Amino acid sequence: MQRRRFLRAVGVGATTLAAGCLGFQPTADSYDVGMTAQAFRPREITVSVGDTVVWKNTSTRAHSVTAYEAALPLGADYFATGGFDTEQSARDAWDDNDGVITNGQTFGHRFEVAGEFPYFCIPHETAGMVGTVIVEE
Ligand SMILES: [Cu+2]
Repeated sequence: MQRRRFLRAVGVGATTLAAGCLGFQPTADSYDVGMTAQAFRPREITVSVGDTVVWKNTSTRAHSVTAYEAALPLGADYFATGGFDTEQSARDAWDDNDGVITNGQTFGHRFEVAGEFPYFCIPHETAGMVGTVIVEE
């Protein structure tokens, strides 16, 4: 609980500052969305256009951050750990252990278009490991 409050208050702002002023470098201490065994925390996050959201695998299990392609706002870039261009290629590659984010690793994506960006974790999608990034103008 303590950690979540800290992230809400400081995490996004600190990331935005780094992205705008210093050249963005994800570090172990700076992230916006963590991962438990079967969930993204927080499940929903609101940022502004131009912000970079950083996910960190704060669990010991292997996860992915994979956008629901069909749900992306018009003109938005696709995003997924592993750098895939489509949801299908990300799903297909998972069987080869591609696109995995392991314990302690981070993944960042800069959001250039406003709207809602639902995403999921490939191995835990059926367990309800999904999240949404809300990007405001
Ligand atoms: Cu997962």
